[in-house]
Amino acid sequence: MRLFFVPNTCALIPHVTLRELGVPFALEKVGMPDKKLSNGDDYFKFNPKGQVPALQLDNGEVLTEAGLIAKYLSDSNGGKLFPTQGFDRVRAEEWLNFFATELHKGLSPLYAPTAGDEFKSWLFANRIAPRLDHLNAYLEGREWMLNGGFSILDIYALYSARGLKSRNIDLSKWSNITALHDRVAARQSFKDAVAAGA
Ligand SMILES: N[C@@H](CCC(=O)N[C@@H](CS)C(=O)NCC(=O)O)C(=O)O
Repeated sequence: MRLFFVPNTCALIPHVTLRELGVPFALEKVGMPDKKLSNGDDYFKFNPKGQVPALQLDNGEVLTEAGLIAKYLSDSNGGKLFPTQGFDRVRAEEWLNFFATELHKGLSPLYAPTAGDEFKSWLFANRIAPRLDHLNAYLEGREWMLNGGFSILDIYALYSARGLKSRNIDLSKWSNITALHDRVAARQSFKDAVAAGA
């Protein structure tokens, strides 16, 4: 398997998942902004969307979408990091969708160089902070997102918190989220991913 990644991006989600599962994989860094691989190949050949992450399977198929890749990896490796069936799976998918849409892509305009400070303040107050309130309330009294223990949702939560921290946004009000971030950041899988370039 080959994981296409750019440092400090959502490719961290499948990257940490691969390490948690102990699945052998190779890392392939995608150049930014030219989207070239180290051998000069055009990344668009592998992912026409041009975004990371993408995971090339041993049969040549390429999967994209961070949460989907992580879920596929768990499903195909004993279901250790995501519920495999029933309503537990539906609930976990509900959260996965929340992270992917409301937080991950929802906060991406904060990075846009052409978005003004007024818009960014509005976005944070009206779109992001309420979602953080929701997540923080859900996490009250919980060690991990799911009752069954550590899962890919915790990795997504770490990624979301990291994105905000990297924008120097003070998360101290959402102490359950920062505590979860710190628990995931303390795992060997995360430390190894960061040491490998992230
Ligand atoms: N829906 C995609 C979004 C992926 C995405 O936004 N990737 C970002 C990095 S976090 C990226 O590749 N940005 C560079 C670009 O869009 O050119 C997913 O969930 O994987």
